[in-house]
Amino acid sequence: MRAAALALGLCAGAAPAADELALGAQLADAGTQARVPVYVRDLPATLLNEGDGPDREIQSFAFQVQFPPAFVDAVSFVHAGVTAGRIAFFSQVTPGVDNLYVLKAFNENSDPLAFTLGATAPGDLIGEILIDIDSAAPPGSAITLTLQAFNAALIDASATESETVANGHLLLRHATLVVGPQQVFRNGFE
Ligand SMILES: [Ca+2]
Ligand SMILES: [Ca+2]
Repeated sequence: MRAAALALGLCAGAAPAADELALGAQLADAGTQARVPVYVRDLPATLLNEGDGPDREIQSFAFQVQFPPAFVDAVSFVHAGVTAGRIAFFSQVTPGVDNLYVLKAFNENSDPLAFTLGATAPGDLIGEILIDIDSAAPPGSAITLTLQAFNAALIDASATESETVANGHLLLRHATLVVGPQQVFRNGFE
């Protein structure tokens, strides 16, 4: 019986359905502030799904993005998309020289997050990472943005259920911020 269950698991690929946390690739000039979109793609049949009801939907998220510090002056995070106009009852945004940690939790009654179940990639926008690119960054520089697997999570309202890379219910999609050509005379008056 145990062998049969194991065989069935292996036949099914043994991989549970996973939601996705994704960063969007961007091109921005040196000396400007890039806005890197962060998306959540809520796919059906995972632990948390839009429409499953109270405490069965994504109401909180955490992630840490790692980057080479050479050409990054500052990082921060702002609400956008499904979190626009929503107040997080708990919010932690911790910038480091080579990383940014974000944890946001929203009350399901006062600030419900409306995801699109089964959305096409990359999913729904949940916010933007603001990155100040150093003015000395050479055009063509690639700033890799890597989501850390160990602390990324999509969480329900009461924080009893979470989707993580470790439990197989979360897939991470990294991105690269490319530094574009500097346009010194952009306005014609500089
Ligand atoms: Ca889901
Ligand atoms: Ca919802």
